[in-house]
Amino acid sequence: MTGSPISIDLVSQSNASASEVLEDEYAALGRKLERRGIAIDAIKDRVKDFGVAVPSWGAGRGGTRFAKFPLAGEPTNIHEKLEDCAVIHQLGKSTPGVSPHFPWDCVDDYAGLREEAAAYDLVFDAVNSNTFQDQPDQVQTYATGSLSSTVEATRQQAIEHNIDCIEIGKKIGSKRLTVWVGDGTNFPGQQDLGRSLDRYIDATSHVYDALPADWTMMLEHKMFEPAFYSSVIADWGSSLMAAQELGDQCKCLVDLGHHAPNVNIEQIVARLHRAGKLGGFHFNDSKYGDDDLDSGSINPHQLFLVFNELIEAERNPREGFDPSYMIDQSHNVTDPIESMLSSAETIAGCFARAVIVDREALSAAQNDNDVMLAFRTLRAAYDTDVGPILAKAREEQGGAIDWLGVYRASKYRERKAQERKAVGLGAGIV
Ligand code: AOS
Ligand code: ZN
Ligand code: ZN
Repeated sequence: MTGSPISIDLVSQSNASASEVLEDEYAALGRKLERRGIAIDAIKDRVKDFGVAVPSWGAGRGGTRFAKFPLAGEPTNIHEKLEDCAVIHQLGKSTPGVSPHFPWDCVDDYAGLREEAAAYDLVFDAVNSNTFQDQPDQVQTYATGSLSSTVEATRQQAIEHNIDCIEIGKKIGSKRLTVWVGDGTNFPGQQDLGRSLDRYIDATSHVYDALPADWTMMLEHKMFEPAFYSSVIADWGSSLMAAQELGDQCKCLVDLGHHAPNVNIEQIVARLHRAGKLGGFHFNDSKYGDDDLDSGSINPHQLFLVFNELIEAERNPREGFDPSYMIDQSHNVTDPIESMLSSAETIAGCFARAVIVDREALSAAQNDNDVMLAFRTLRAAYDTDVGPILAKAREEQGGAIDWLGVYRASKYRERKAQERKAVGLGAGIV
């Protein structure tokens, strides 16, 4: 095993040929920002400290309920997924964390898995439980619900699985558990809408009781799918209610794709922060529903506005404000490594643009009700091409200025296509 799956020489050669142009562009942007009273190196340092975790499941090709089109050389187990995540972090330098999903990523030796990740310069971020699918050896079915099931033995099984995830998480160095359930109904009248939430909160409280003192549990809401009439934790209101009842270590996780079209997600972010319950994010993009398209590929402005709220929140922190950032995308038609490198760059770019918002000017314009000046203050930051800052941050940390060029020149995927088992056809996990 090597800490650098891509040849270091290849990265340095590519950087050597790209660095002159980058210096020039960085200097020009630096002068421009200086005229606005912003020191470019300070922004670059913030970008260097910024990290977004990648999902282990995102390393494989995603699919829909219609089909999955496998990619030659895609990973077939957590070890191969880690290797791909190492490529993403080696070239992009902004994705040090990997978020695993159980039982998909189950192994016999978790201490060994942690070491394996560390050798790649990776750590494990939030562990995700899975009570939205039945597993071959499972006694109770989740067909009609898990933590909110009407069947006590099913709720108990879901509780135990979540506690198992916490136990695994302790071994791999995680400090967060993300709980997303597909529980809900497909027909009006199928279940009592109030009692199902009561059962969910009661069952989830037993998981909460098993949390170590320094852990956070994050509840992920989703409007619909797999349930198409009602979902138990459908929105941030239900999520907030549950998190408030469960206790201080329970917070809400916002997956950008889990809302009705046109919902003002940045306002949800501000509201959750106000309640001290903003726990984390699953970044992705969508046009219609939970499309799980690449972050910022459809609506980068929304992503920027979310980060704008996060920077505001950072300036006005509530107790325990430490949101976790994660990508949650399904890469159906691209090489997942390329998609996650591209997404991580887009996410870090929105973060950087939010950092350069002139906060004093913005708040003065807001207080004066100078609508156009407030809007143009935000827009000035959004319109800034922060590409040179991101590239320079990568270069200084040993990543690749031109990550796509280096990745393709490395022929990594072609090599893996020779080494790895082929993945079968079939409907994919979304
Ligand atoms: C499902 O829609 C959610 O986004 C969850 O985060 C889920 O655990 C993940 O997408 C893996 O399927
Ligand atoms: Zn998600
Ligand atoms: Zn989702």
